[in-house]
Amino acid sequence: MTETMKGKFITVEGTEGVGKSTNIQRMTEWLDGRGISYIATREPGGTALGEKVRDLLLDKDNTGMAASAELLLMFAARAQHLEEKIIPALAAGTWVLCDRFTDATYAYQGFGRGLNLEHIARLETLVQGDLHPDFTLILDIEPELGMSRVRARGELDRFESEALAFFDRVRAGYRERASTKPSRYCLIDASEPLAVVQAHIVEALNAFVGEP
Ligand code: Z5A
Repeated sequence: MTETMKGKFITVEGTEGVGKSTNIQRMTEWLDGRGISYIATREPGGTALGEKVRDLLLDKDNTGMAASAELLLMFAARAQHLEEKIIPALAAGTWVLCDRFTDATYAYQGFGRGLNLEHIARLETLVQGDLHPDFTLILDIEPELGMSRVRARGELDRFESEALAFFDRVRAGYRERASTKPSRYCLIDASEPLAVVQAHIVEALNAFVGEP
């Protein structure tokens, strides 16, 4: 985060069916309760152009998409998202609550697809400069349990159609990132009942703003 940014940048991550959407709803209630002005957004997506890129990325008919093409599309959508939405909001003092960001790229394209992490880091610097989330919540779950929740929801997209071994690698990637920088990340067991998960999330947010 650069000196000129005034809003806080919070991201939420995890493998499929971990409950990001459900818990982001609870996080917006927490923000509302504190009278904090914020925008809630998502990746890939968040802008008109980014949502078109998202459609390409999730379309399960795009079976032959090269991993490097997938990586570049993620960062293309992110570049637009940063310029059009995230940076202006933060500069205006508005908090940004984002469903996935660059940690997902390390986890899915890096650990999941096996792309070179240094190449990802270079793209990260190119697109983001020194802007990084202030706080990242990682919802952690056994991929098998997460996928059973997703399957109950209906048709699977291109990522959700991956084998469990892929999600095991993605999960390991998230856990590794969380362990390297505990000050920025909070890892929460998302296999617990929703009320328990949400109590942990509120605790983590309170700690982030320095409240008991
Ligand atoms: N991707 C990538 O590869 N690289 C990148 O850089 C980025 C993304 C940014 C789209 O993301 C895809 O993009 C994603 C990774 C890739 N892969 N996929 N698919 P997405 O975030 O839009 O997609 P998603 O992960 O599938 O998110 P989702 O559909 O929004 O699911 P969710 O938010 O994690 O889950 P949910 O809808 O809140 O909950 C699922 C169900 O579980 C629902 O019925 C809930 O009521 C239930 N639930 C939630 N919590 C609980 C608990 N605690 N107990 C019981 N049941 C629960």
